[in-house]
Amino acid sequence: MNKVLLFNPRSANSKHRVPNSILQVGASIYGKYDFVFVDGNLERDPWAVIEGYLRSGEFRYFGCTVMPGPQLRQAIPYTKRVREQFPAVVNIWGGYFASNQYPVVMQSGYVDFVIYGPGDKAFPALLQALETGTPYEFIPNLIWKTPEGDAIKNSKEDLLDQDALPPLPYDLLDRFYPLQRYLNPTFLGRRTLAYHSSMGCPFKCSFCAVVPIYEARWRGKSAEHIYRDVRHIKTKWGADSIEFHDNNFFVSEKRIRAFSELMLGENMLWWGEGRIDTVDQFSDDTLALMRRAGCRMIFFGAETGNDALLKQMDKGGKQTGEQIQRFAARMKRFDIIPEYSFVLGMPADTPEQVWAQIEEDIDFIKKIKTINPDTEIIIYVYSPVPTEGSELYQRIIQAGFSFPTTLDEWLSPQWESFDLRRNPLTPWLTPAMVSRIRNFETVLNAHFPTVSDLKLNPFQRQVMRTISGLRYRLNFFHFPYELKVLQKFWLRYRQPEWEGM
Ligand code: B12
Repeated sequence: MNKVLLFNPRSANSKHRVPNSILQVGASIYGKYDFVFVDGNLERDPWAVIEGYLRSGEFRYFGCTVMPGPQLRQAIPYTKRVREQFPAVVNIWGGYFASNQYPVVMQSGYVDFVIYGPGDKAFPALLQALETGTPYEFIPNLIWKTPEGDAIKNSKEDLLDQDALPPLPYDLLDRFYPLQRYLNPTFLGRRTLAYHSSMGCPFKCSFCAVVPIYEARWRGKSAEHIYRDVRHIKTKWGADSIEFHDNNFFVSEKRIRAFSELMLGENMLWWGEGRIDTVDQFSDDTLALMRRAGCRMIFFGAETGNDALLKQMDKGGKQTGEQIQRFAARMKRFDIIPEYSFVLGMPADTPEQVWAQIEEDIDFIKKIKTINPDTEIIIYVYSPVPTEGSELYQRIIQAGFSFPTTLDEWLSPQWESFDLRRNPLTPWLTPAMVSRIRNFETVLNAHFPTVSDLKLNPFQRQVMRTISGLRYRLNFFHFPYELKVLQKFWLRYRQPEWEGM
């Protein structure tokens, strides 16, 4: 039987996390195929390891998970090299970049198949077809190429019952990379586990990369199932806290209640991502229970305080600026820190309107900080994703935006920054606008050092706060060099673009 190599290209430059994508893909073929994990985050020279395996001649499949940004730096050249040096090996990509940007991926000439969306059934089905020489042309969630070179995207499969999926092979991963290496300090604890408990999201926000793949579908593991995995990793490897990496962990109040009840005696802190309008519907009793069960912070896409723009972003039509403010106060009552992310630099008809919106968003963020100073603010510059069919996407295409047309172009520094949501490459934003947003962020972070700035002592916090006070009050953000110098020496601000979340 031919073997499979599952590769997780290097992503963040610091904290390491359980590579859940290849772990779950591995689960889908566990017991059916021999496979190995190679984690680019934990190898000094991942290519040497990959080459070593492939040279044995036992491997026929190179499976690579690919999200946009830094992972491309290994995914693209390594896959190319596999094709050049080991032409008999079949290259299969999956993950968010592969799924959303499949035309350019398939055109590259060195990726043979893309699994878009969940690979739990599609991947073993593809391997079986290739091993037995039977047709793969009808496997749901598969993208393949005709002999003429046209990429064909098959139908989407319904989301599977997540509890019925095979167990995640943590013990096997541990044989390749001791699991403790994946449990790292965060503000939640000393050994934080990254866990993923659901697929998709029930909403259709027009700026979000999850939408083209899941189209408002969501399915989650049961509370009991999550709890069982968490207990296993706690008892076997000593995890003391959890980051839930779901797109939307808090979809179901019932599931969250059940999970919180199970967690009551565990003394573990946890964090997850949710929606303001959904969690605002949770009862006071549930929020209090979550806090007792260890929930310390929730990440929310606040996006903007402007109701018309929220509507254009398709935030489900329910979230409003008024609610975002009220909810920040509500979270304070329950002592759960809201982590609000904002998307600045959305397109508008004229440059004046783009400027006005940026200033309105800055004022709104300051208002939130007055209501609940503990609120953590994450600022993104809008980076389009191909949510075809949405009004927003039409608008940006009309404004002259287009994605790269080759994979190599995605490797250019500008496009990497684009993925990191720092340099948007969007025609309606001028460098002065981007600077205004970034400088505001610098001043804001200095004025409100947050709980996750683990490295700051109280004296340093006070100094940063005082020095940035005047700038903050007067909205004077130009050239904040003094703050940057201090930051360089004292702080390593948690940069979600680099650290993840
Ligand atoms: C964990 C995570 C990270 C980790 C990476 C950990 C690692 N792998 O080493 C970190 C924190 C480093 C990270 C970084 C970034 N991330 Co990230 N990340 C995620 C997150 C939250 C979870 C990914 C995950 O583990 N999912 C769990 C697995 C089980 O699901 P899955 O990946 O979809 O895998 C299934 C299928 O896709 C498929 N599949 C996946 N891979 C493969 C491979 C093969 C061979 C096959 C057959 C199938 C297959 O099968 C799997 C099982 O069904 C996702 C959002 C999400 N909830 O998925 C965002 C997400 C993928 N990230 C995203 C982005 C943009 C980034 C960044 C580039 C920017 C940013 N600000 O976040 C940075 C890059 C920074 C850097 N320095 O690397 C976006 C992608 C958006 C897009 N345009 O496509 C997402 C969707 C978040 C979002 N909603 O915007 N990220």
